[in-house]
Amino acid sequence: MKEIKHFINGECVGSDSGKTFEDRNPANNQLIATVHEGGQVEVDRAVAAARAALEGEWGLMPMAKRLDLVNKVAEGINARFDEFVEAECLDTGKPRALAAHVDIPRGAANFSFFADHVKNVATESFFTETLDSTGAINYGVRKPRGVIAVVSPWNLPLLLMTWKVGPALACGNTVVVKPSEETPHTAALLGEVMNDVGIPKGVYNVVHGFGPASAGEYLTRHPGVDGITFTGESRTGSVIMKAAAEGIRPVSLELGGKNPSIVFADADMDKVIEGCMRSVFINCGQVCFNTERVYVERPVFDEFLSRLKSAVEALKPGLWNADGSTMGPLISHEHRNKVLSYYKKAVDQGATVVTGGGIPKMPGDLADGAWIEPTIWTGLPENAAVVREEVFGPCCHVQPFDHEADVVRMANDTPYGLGASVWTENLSRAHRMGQQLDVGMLWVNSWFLRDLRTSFGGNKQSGVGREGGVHGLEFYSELRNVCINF
Ligand code: NAD
Ligand code: 6OD
Repeated sequence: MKEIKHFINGECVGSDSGKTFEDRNPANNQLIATVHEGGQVEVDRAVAAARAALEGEWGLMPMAKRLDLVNKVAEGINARFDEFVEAECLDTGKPRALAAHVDIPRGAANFSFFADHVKNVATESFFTETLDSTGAINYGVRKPRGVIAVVSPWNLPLLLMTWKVGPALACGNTVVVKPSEETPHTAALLGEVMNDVGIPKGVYNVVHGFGPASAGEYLTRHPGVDGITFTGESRTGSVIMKAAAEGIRPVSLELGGKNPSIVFADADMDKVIEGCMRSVFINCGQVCFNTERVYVERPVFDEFLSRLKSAVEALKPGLWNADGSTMGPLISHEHRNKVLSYYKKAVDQGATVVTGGGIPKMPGDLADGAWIEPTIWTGLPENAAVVREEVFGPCCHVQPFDHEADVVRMANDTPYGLGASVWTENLSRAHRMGQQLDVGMLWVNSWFLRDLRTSFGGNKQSGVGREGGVHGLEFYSELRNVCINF
């Protein structure tokens, strides 16, 4: 049986307590690894190693050499591409095509992009007039924030973890990562890559475990941590924000969503169906900005629904490496129970189930997996549970609308504000939506089209702060003003 250990100070180490937990493949519930569970001892060691690296070789390293090493991490991931793909697919059950086109290449790009990016970011400079007329000059200097705690989720494990580790290292910080207990594999593999390419010991550390009363809580409460970057549920974000208040540590929070897609009657319906199939069902509906509410202008409502239904019924659930499989399972049985409870609430509250609503019949040992049917509902009021609350499964409610102002009101009537997509060929309307929808990211005639130079984050309960491009530097570095009096 494979054993996954912590990665502390450049070495794979087991837990002092001897405590372990199971890593199971959600496609068939088979045990794939035993994982060491970290406690206070391992977190203390990882934070101490990160501090020593910051004050030692890494902190003293010239920027050019540091960024060259960060770039080499990207090369190192790409050199072991198939291994990363397989590890991600076994942990999550997602189809190979998804891991090979999104998770792993983006995981690598998160290092190469930020290694190039930070070189080109200017700081401000002002000439200041003084009373004696000699003048002074002010200029900004960016310094690493210090030891960064990275707490990440299971839905896009390598991508979302490196989205934080890449800029953190490029800015000169050191990190302690607490990956999701569901998906420990790729964070462990990345430790091997760090050693292979020559990242100094202690720069990248990983402690496995759970959240409360485990590695996640010990790490986020640790006084040796200078900043916490977290992706996960809004409820967890609130707990982490409280932990960060002790010691006044800054947080960057990427949290949940209840994202709308708005389809106007003038949209190109082929593009709409292709786009909504991705935005609702990709990764079995487990992407933070997945669409869970679709609003369709009444003249095209019936056409949209019947075409979306046909496309959904053509999805092929199957093992990650099976030919033609286009859909994986949910991450776990526990998560499936949560999603099924929402499927039940939808029916109890009067939904029409257009398709799905249950558990599919899967062959052989796949019957033991966390499979679920992709589901579409109509007919619910806007206050129904599946229209208000984040389900994080392959499902959406489809609602007709008549007026632009009505759909903007419904789209914004949520405690979340992460992402939205709008489908229209009317340019003026697209710009109006850009002004009116209360979200951090709006896609027009697309979804999840990413440019890493742009800001990424959510409004309201969907997050605090922005990462991406220069915006991430506000979290991963401290800006110092130097004032020189002539
Ligand atoms: P989660 O909040 O349950 O867990 C995320 C991580 O936090 C895990 O590593 C977990 O072990 C850890 N954790 C849990 N409780 C903790 C605590 N008290 N202290 C410290 N650490 C703790 O989230 P999840 O179920 O892994 O991920 C799904 C959620 O993440 C969804 O709500 C989704 O919308 C959100 N998400 C948001 C984004 C974004 O960019 N906004 C991206 C991906 C996922
Ligand atoms: O693409 C990204 O950079 C990113 N952070 C994606 C987040 C997806 C959420 O599940």
